Amino acid sequence: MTTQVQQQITPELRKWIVEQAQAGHGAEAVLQSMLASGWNEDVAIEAMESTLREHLEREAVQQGIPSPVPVPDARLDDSPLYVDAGDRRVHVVHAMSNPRIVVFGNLLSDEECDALIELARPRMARSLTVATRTGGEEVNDDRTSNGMFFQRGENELVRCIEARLAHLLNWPEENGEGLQVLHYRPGAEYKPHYDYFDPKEPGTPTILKRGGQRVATIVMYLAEPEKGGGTTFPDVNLEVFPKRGHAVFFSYERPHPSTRTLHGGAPVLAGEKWIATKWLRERRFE
Ligand code: PD2
Ligand code: ZN
Repeated sequence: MTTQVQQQITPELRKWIVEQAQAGHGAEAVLQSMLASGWNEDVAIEAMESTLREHLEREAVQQGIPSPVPVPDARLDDSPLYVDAGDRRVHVVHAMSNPRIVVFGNLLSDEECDALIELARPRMARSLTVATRTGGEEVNDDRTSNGMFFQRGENELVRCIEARLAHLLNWPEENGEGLQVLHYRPGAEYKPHYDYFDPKEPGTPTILKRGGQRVATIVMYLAEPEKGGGTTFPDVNLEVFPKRGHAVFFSYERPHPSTRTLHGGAPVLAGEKWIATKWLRERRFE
């Protein structure tokens, strides 16, 4: 028979862990020192992780950084090569955890890409951006694409894609904004920006009444340019190439640059780029 001695993570231990971190001691050194004092390894790791997480969160609140909220995500814990998206087996091409960025393959078929473009084509107009100063929309030189929005559930194809995304990302369909289709000709781009609404802007409280913050984005590539047009993440030096049928997903648990989700659509250099974007909100978006 084995006797298990339950080791307690006391306030004194938490204080000591924070002091070690503040003194510049690395995680491995602190862990070794706890093991040498007789702490069980699992308990020591849990104590360090939870203490430092809570400490950082308290510091963030003190500095006026918004608190994190739950965000959509695919189930990738056991590193699957494929994820079940309900009606389709989607490929996992690339995954990064901080920031959370996942590239999916085989999300849309060629026929679905073509059909979305043809449904959108007659309704294309110069893209607008949300004007957080007023809560309205405006033409913006940073965004030189043409675009249109589908209503959520507007037609069979849109309903099918929305259900697939909800399954893939474990997020309710009704929390999504309508699908937006964008067309970039040579020279068109979307300069780096954050997709969340800046809490400091006066128009933001009005925008948030409809579904809360944006918490994630999925950009689906419908037609490939020949050169340029990648989706760039300057903070992590990543460029995702716009491969037809693929998509890049990223989430942001707080509306703050610390999420490192600054991203842009690089200028198209040759050919034409078509995408469909879906922005996901915290709550039901009506
Ligand atoms: O077209 C893109 O790659 C792109 C880049 C940045 C799309 C968006 N943002 C977006 O739709 O939010
Ligand atoms: Zn964006």
